[in-house]
Amino acid sequence: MGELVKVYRMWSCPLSWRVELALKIKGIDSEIIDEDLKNKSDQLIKYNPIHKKIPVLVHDGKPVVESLVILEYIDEIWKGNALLPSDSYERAQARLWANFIDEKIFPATRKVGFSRGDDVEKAKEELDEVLEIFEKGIEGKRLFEGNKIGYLDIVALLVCFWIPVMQEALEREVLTREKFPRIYAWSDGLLGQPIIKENLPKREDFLAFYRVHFGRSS
Ligand SMILES: N[C@@H](CCC(=O)N[C@@H](CS)C(=O)NCC(=O)O)C(=O)O
Repeated sequence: MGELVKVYRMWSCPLSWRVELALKIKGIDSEIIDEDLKNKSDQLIKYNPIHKKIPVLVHDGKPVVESLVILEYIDEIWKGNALLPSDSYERAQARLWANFIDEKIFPATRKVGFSRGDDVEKAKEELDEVLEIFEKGIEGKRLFEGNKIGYLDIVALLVCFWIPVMQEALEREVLTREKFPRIYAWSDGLLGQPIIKENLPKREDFLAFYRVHFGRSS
């Protein structure tokens, strides 16, 4: 029996890519519904009354919200091509760093984007600080190894793909190759994968979108 899977998303939302990529990796077809966040659909409000945010996965009529929760749900429901590590300790570590990305790195990056005047340098320092913790934290970790994309790889696209584009659009650079070689080594391996290249937005489109978003288009 075919299962109906829907994803409410926005093409430029890095949290939506997580869900779409996880479904691709699992080989699950889905209906994609693009949301306009300035005019949220009744369906989105109905399916995510708590946060009213994307992404939302709807599986057989039931909504699942919060991108990290959705990834775990997808991994539990469709067993092939496991996303989370099978070892309990490694699984705990993957969840810890995913949480760090969402709780620390994501807000610090947004702050760099939305700060003005004297606050810009302070915001950049804060982002630098959390990226340093991440760079040290991933030392010796089994991350993307050129053969299998897992849960933390998917979550880390926010660092590996979204931040480099954001900082270029903003003309505010914090994540440099020189200072963060481990993050870039991870990023180079990951972004070279066909499934990533085929399913992420094109870098130029994304860059143009964020330039307009931050008022920096020429
Ligand atoms: N913690 C949530 C965050 C979701 C989120 O912030 N989504 C943004 C788009 S990337 C959104 O829907 N924003 C609309 C709003 O805040 O009203 C997750 O991981 O799913």
